[in-house]
Amino acid sequence: MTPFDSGSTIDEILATIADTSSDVREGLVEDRTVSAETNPSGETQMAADIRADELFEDAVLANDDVGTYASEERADPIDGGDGAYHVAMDPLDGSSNLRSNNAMGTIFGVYTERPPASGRDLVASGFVLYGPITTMIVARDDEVTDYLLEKENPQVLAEDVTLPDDPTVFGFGGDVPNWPEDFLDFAREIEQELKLRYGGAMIADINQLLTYGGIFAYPGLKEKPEGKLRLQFEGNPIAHVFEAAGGASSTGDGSILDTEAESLHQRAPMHVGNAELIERLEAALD
Ligand code: P6P
Repeated sequence: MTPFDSGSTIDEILATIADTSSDVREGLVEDRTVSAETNPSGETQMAADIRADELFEDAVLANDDVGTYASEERADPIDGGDGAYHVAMDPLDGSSNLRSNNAMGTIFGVYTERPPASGRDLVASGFVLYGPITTMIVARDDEVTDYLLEKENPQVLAEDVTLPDDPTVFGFGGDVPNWPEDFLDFAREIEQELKLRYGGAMIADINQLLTYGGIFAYPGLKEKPEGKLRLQFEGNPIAHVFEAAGGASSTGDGSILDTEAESLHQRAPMHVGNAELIERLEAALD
């Protein structure tokens, strides 16, 4: 039995994302140029960002049960009809790593409400990692599964993926001088206990936590208290994965999934990892 062949709409969406990601990966070789465009968050787009976004939009909206396709690369959701599911994506997260040939990823969230939606409206989420091999993590029904996307059909690598009890790595984004004092104090504690692993593309930085345990953060900054990462396309889907994997998420003040959805490209501080570390973080940011 190949994965995603139950005939359910969620399986169809997951199969579409898995299948389209192989086209995205193939295109990375050609699309390394910087485009003249910027995304709604004001970030310069790579040609690969634009191509990945167009590939996923076409593929996802071909499903009549998908009502909208929303993307970090587009100002507004693209309407596809009256489908009950709404797919929000960061089509190519970490594309600045393309020039340096570091890992990148695709992030997705399947919501039951049109974004901007609550993280509690997610019925599936996950990410594709374009690493040495291409894999896909999916969280649904409170369980996380890891798939290999290198063959004709996705293959299950691991079911019921959970964070290991003993954390070993950490990765904190943003500029250290711009970290608030309370986060800086917390970071100084953590760096005495865990090994630094930060590569500048969140998907690679958080995927390793599912193997080694630890914590990832892109905190609120002195000059940008909301931080950098987008709630609909990054914070909610990744929080959904980590909470399904027995870990925790936090904006610094409770689960990311409980953050009020105000606008499509709103940012929120993002911390995910082992629950004990997230508890310590929240105590430190009080
Ligand atoms: P910085 C990539 O652009 C991204 O959105 C995330 O994948 C990553 O965690 C973060 O930004 C890196 O930001 O400021 O460390 O370059």
